Amino acid sequence: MIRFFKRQDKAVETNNGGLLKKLGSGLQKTRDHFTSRITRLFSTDGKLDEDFFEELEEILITSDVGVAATKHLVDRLSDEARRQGISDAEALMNILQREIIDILEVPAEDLDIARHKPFVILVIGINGVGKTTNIAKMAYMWKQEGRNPLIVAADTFRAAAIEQLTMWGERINVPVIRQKAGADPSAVVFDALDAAMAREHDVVLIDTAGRMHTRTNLMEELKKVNRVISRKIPGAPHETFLVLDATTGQNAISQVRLFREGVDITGLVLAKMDGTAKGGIIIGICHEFQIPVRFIGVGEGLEDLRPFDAGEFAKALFEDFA
Ligand SMILES: Nc1nc2c(ncn2[C@@H]2O[C@H](COP(=O)(O)OP(=O)(O)O)[C@@H](O)[C@H]2O)c(=O)[nH]1
Ligand SMILES: [Mg+2]
Repeated sequence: MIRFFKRQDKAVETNNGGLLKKLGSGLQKTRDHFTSRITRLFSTDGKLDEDFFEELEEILITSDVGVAATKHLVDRLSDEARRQGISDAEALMNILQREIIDILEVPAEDLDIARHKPFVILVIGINGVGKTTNIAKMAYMWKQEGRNPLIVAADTFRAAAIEQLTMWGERINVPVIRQKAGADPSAVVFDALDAAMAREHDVVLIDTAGRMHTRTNLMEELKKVNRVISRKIPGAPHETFLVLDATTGQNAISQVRLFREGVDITGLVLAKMDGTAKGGIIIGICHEFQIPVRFIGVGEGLEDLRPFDAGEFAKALFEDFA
């Protein structure tokens, strides 16, 4: 199994109960819908007949797991049941959990920001998904670990967006590189990377605009920002995170497709997992795109960001921490 975030594992060790509880409560809505129905289905002493698999399919689909991943899971389960001669539902529950973890564990290198200095992360996504908030959470997390982050306000489209980022920066005591609203995002990024190198920042988080009514312009703008970054620092950006709002369900899938046309997405941040009963979306996304989920957002506060760990996530999903 590939583990992400060794540093974070330490945090889990020292405060295991607390953080897992938090993750568990962040996933409460998903659990109420998905897990409780699954548990009920799997604990009935009914046979593993067509009805059983039909109901399983329905639960998965209505949890936003998506058609392809649902089909994959149902097929795997009925195959395993046949192969192992399993006839009662309860015995299949572990297999379902394992199959879900299998899907969620997209192979990827550790996200180790010490690999480059500065480690440059471009953060993209449509308006309102949670880019700015989750940039603040990431910067806060790294700051807590003794790193020296820099935030870049390259969403120059609205003055309010720059203000919002500046306020977060003040709150967590992380510098924010900004220019006036309407400035060229590439120019902001250009200056910011100079500053990052001069002041020896470890990690640079670049916030970008996400207005969708000018889709082509947005992609062109992102491509230009990318060019500026890689010209300034060869090999950068080291990560491009697409932020998705988990509450938008299947729409999140279309957003991955859309942004993939313009940029090379290396990781996903799934925000607002606390606000949806359809957390199954994460399964569908991993199955379809094979892009690793790096973080999940489970609230609006600074601490409400969890490095994504498939095993831990499945545990929080299937076990009751109440
Ligand atoms: N409940 C919840 N709200 C979130 C989360 N992440 C962001 N938000 C909220 O979503 C709204 C939009 O976030 P923002 O960061 O401004 O999105 P942006 O337009 O992509 O930069 C704000 O009200 C945030 O507080 C999350 O993980 N959970
Ligand atoms: Mg924003």
